[in-house]
Amino acid sequence: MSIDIGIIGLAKCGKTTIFNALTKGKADTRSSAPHIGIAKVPEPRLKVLADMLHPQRVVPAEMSYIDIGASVKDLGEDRGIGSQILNQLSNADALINVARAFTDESIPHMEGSLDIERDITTANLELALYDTGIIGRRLERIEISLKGAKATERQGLLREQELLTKLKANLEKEVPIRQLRLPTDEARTIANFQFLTAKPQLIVVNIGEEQIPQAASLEAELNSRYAGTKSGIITLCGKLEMELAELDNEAAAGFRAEFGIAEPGLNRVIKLSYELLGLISFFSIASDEVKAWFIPKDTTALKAAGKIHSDMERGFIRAEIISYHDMVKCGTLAEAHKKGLLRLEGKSYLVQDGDVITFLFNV
Ligand SMILES: Nc1nc2c(ncn2[C@@H]2O[C@H](COP(=O)(O)OP(=O)(O)OP(=O)(O)O)[C@@H](O)[C@H]2O)c(=O)[nH]1
Ligand SMILES: [Mg+2]
Repeated sequence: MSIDIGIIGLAKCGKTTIFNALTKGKADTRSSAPHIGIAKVPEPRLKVLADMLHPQRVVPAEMSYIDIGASVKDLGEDRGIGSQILNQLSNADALINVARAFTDESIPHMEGSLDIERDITTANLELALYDTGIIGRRLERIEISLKGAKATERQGLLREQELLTKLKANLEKEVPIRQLRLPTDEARTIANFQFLTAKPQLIVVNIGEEQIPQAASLEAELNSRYAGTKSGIITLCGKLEMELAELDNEAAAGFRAEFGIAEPGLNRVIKLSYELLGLISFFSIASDEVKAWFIPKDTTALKAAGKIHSDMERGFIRAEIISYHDMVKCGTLAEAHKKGLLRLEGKSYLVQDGDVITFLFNV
């Protein structure tokens, strides 16, 4: 299972620019075509492990990004966003909502003027309208089904009707589903609808280079308004990040220092998006390979093995685990053995962020 993130926003807000920055892609920003690409997730701990263990292959975790290639205002209309991209967006695990903050007279703002908060609201209204449409159609079907329903089916239908009516009422008050903290059974009932407002959302405020000195204060100000349940906000200079993504790491770091950017913006975007998703990282070591993986918090060792290969889950025997910090302290696996820091854990062990794992399995 890969992690997919949809990039949405109004026209010309910088979606493709940010997509290119994230995926080190070369998609043409002059065309409004949709794009799908993979980002290798920056993970400093993976490099440290690689330097210690000298494996032949070092494989970072990946995330896939979908640039919808249209204004989010076209969501409801067939002509705007093709059904294939709409499907991908519905399948996405989280959304990045890009809001334009950069000024450039040669690129007219589609809404007539620059207004970050209005654009964020507009995009969210579009998502809400889209979800409301799905709910409306389902409620109509439920009405029809209820007419001929047996007593046993009635109960389930009535419960679903009540839940969907509650969601609809919230959406009409501009409360997105992601903010509702639904109990697990309700969340499960609606999972199949793939509601867009239920997805964790990271707002990326796309600033111009000249705004970089104010980036942190702007971010803090917007944070108090927009950060909340399953949502976060960040400022990023998309254009600069896209250009830096084309350079090698050393040259990029040099430019960042010049601009006073402490941490690469992209690392922050990726880190925040996986925090919003409630993901943690673990590292697998096997046959001369060290790999980084994402899993949801509270995943068992058995399921973590399954993420790597279904055979590993089926034939799971146990997992040999050391925390990242212990591994760094020991320097080598042999030393870790000697110090007794390698633990043997069973199927139900809950994998912790930073665990370095060798799975023992039998097929
Ligand atoms: N000056 C400046 N221009 C930018 C910045 N970010 C993006 N642009 C430019 O704005 C234009 C639109 O950017 P895109 O990334 O194509 O925006 P988009 O949202 O993908 O646009 P559509 O797909 O056409 O809706 C491009 O010409 C970019 O080069 C920025 O931070 N500063
Ligand atoms: Mg584009």
